[in-house]
Amino acid sequence: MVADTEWSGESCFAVSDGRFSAIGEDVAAAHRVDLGGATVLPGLVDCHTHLVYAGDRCSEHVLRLGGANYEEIARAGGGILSTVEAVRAAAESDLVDAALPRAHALMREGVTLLEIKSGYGLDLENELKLLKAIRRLGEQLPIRVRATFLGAHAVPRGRDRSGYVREVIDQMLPVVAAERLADAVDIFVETIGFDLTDLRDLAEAAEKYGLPLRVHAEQLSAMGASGMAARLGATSCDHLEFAQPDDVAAMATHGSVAVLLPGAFYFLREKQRPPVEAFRKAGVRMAVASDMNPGSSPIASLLICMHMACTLFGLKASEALTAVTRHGAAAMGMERKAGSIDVGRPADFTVWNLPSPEHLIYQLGGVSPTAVYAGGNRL
Ligand code: DI6
Ligand code: FE
Repeated sequence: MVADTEWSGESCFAVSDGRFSAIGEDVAAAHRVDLGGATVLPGLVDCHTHLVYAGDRCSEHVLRLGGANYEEIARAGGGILSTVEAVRAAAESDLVDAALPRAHALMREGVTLLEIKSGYGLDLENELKLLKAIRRLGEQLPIRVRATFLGAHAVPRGRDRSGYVREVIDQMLPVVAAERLADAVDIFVETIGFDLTDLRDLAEAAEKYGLPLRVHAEQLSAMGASGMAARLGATSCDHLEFAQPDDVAAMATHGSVAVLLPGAFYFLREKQRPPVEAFRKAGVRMAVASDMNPGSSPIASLLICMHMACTLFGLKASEALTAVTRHGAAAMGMERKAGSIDVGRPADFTVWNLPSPEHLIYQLGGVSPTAVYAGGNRL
C-alpha cells in the first residue's frame, strides 16, 4: 500500500489510558474499531508558528503586490511593529479568540501538537499576555500546545538593540521561567534582528532556566547563527535558506533539527532555497512547519506547507511525512513524546481516506483526515 517502507507499518494497534499500548498484526482489545484499510498516520506536528496575534497585515501584502518596498510599507504602518501595536492594544481574551480559528484550521488537517511563539509584545507585560493566551489555548483545545518565548523577535520602536536584549534576558526571562509560561526560548538572528552575541547570551540564560533553545537563523542572510546555535545545544534551527556548509556540519554533529518554512519563502517570494541536499547528506533531520504569522506566512495549513516543501525545496514524499511528524516533534525536543505511533506515546493519530500517505503531497487542497485522535480521544 505504501511505497516507502519507512511509511508502511503494522495493521493494528491498541490504545489504553490515552496511550498506544500495543502494536502488531493483531492485538487484543475490549473495543475494536475497523478502519477499513484506511491510511493511518501519527498526529501531525506544527512545530513553528506565531499564530497568536491581533490585527492583520493584508494591506501590507496588497502594497507589496503593487510593487511597494520595505520603506514604503513601514511608512504605511506595516511590518512586525504594527502587529506589536495591535497586540499591545488587545486583551488576552481577544488574542485567544483571534487565534482559535487558526488553531482549529490546523487541527482539522490533523495537527495534534502545536507550538506557538510569543514575540509580538516586546515588553514584559505584553510578552506575558501572549504567553498566557497561548497557555489558555492549550487549556481550551483538545490537543497539546507548547509555548516558546520569543521576546527577542524584533527591537521595539525607540529602543537600542543591546539594551533591549538585556531586558529580555534579565527582566523578562526570569518571570517567564518562574511562572512556567514557556517550554522553550527562541531568538530572531538577522541583520535586521539580533546578533550572535545576543544569541550566545540568551542561550546561556535559557540553559540556566532549563529551557530548550531554538533559533530563527539564516532566513535572509548568512550570519552563522545556525552553526553557533547548534554548538550551543539548540534543539532546532529554523528557516535556514542561507545556511552554509559549516552550519550544516555543526547541526549534524550536535543533532539540531532543521525546521524548513516554505510558507514564508513562498509568501515573501524569496529566491534562495535551504540546502536540503546538504542536510540530507549530513544526516540532519528536517522538519517542516507552517510558520503561521501575519507578516511572512499567513498560512493556516500545514498540508500546504508540506506540499510546498516538496515542490519548492525538493523534499521527497517520505521526508515530508517525517518532517511533519517525528522530526517536528524532535524540533520541539519531544521525540519521545509525539510524532510516531509507538507503545507508550500519547495516542495521537489521524485517519485518511487515501490510497497511500503520498497522496498528502500530491493533491493540493481538499484533503483532510476523516478522523483525528488526540490522547486516544476522537476530536
Ligand atoms: N521570521 C519570520 O518570517 C517572521 N518572524 C521571523 O522572525 C515574520 C513575523 C512577522 O512579519 O510578523
Ligand atoms: Fe518564525
